[in-house]
Amino acid sequence: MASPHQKKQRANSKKNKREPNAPYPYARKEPEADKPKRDNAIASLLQQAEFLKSAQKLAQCPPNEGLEVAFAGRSNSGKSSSINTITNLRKLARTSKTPGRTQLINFFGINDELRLVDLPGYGYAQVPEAMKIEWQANMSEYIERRECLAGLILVMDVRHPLREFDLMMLEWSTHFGMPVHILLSKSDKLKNGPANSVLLKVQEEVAQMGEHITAQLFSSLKKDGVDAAHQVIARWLQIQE
Ligand SMILES: Nc1nc2c(ncn2[C@@H]2O[C@H](COP(=O)(O)OP(=O)(O)O)[C@@H](O)[C@H]2O)c(=O)[nH]1
Ligand SMILES: [Mg+2]
Repeated sequence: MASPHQKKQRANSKKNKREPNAPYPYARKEPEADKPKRDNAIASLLQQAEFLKSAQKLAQCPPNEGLEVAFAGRSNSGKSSSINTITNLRKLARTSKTPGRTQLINFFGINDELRLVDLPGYGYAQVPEAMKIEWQANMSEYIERRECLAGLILVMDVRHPLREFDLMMLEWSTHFGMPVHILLSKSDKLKNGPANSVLLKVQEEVAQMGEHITAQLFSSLKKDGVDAAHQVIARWLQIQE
């Protein structure tokens, strides 16, 4: 039988063995250029986002200039968390465990030209009908009239995709030719297999509405899908490499 000392030696020699596929220590490091530089540019740019102002209606929005990307989603879909994750700013958009009632459009300035927008959402029975109607008027007007709006990020809980709210946003976007990128959020709540089948199903359904709608899985908890979301936002905000 091996003595404790021999066992330790064996363990050590195993530890020092090179993993079969590991690069040799003297191998040239992978060039940094392999990672898209744009990712870093967009990540550091988005991290500069600061609260700019809140608007109750279109007339109160900042001037219709430059470019902006708006985030929409039902209450509790994980929209505020997604904004915080994508900007890597933990407190930019408030997140809460209780669904918010706020119906304000919140603007975050990245620089003088670029903005992120947190659109009000609903999805709870408590929301009065009159408020829903006002919301619908505001949202469709915002998508129709806001020329600086480059694209819409639509956040949906991966466990409850394509609800009434989402279909309405997709319908207006299709109508006004607005590109939409869907984040199937809280993907950590499902195993990989089921999460991917939701993604495929959603992609199939939205493909019928037009080519302007894309989708991906996203988790603020695990920080999954951040690079993919960054690439879409960089394209919309015309951020160069
Ligand atoms: N497990 C998990 N929970 C999340 C994730 N994103 C948000 N949540 C939770 O979902 C709830 C609603 O999130 P919030 O961002 O406030 O949603 P909003 O109402 O759409 O802005 C909060 O309790 C969050 O902590 C995620 O990626 N994974
Ligand atoms: Mg929120």
